[in-house]
Amino acid sequence: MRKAGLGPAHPGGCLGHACLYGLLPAEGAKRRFRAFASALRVPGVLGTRSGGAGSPPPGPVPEGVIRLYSMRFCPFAERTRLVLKAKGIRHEIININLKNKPDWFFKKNPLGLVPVLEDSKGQVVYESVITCEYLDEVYPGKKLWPEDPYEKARQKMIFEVFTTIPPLSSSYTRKHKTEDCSGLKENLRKEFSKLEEILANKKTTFFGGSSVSMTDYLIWPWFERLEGLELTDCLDHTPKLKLWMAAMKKDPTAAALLLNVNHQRHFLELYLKNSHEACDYGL
Ligand SMILES: N[C@@H](CCC(=O)N[C@@H](CS)C(=O)NCC(=O)O)C(=O)O
Repeated sequence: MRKAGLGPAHPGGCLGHACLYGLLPAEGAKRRFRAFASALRVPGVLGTRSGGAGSPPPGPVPEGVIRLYSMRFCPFAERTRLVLKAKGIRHEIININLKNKPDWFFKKNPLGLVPVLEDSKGQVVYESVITCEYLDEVYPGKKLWPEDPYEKARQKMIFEVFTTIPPLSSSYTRKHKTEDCSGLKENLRKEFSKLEEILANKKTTFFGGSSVSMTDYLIWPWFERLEGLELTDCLDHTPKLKLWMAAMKKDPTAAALLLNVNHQRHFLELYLKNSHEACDYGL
């Protein structure tokens, strides 16, 4: 059953005007879209430039839509985008310039982090795992967490095993151009072995079973980024994890949001230099 709070769910997926990344080839269409976005006081949506310091705060969220404050290269925000897409939830996206944040963004999330969800009643939800669980509970359609409490607990325990990976990957990202990261790579290999063992014991393609579920979407963004970080050799000893990655690339939702490896690399270069242009790389 849907809970009170967010506007009505729409099976149609993201808003035509808001979720346009890579879908507007014609300049005329781009101009029309920009005019529309600015009429809505949307400072930046997926595929358009992010809202930075000094940008006007966005207007209220339209009825029947949920808004995501995001950043195009953020793996945490990608979790929420995957769930929005997998469940076909009508949404709009406002990108935030994380290297030059607008003051108003801290009113949405005092931590100043994306992702953040906001509904037409002004209700706000932040922290990626919480946003994903919230969307799964509130919106109808395919349930991404299992309904069965024990199955759900088992999936969450698998997810806990994964949670050592983002901090390792983040340290590697910051240091690999300037420091010896062989120790970090070794630690990553050990963590990947734990996930390999889980898949081997479960004897299923995905972490939740025979089809994609919440755990897969929560962990996928970090595996998707391994190639851009030149870390795929850390998977040499984990054949089942590699098969899982191949299966994820074929999942229509994950495939639709697949990151461009070159864009990821250029973004990281700029991000590590604290460039205000980092979040808008490639636009
Ligand atoms: N625990 C948070 C982490 C989110 C996070 O670290 N997001 C990054 C972008 S990938 C961010 O907003 N960084 C801005 C900053 O550090 O100031 C979550 O799961 O949502």
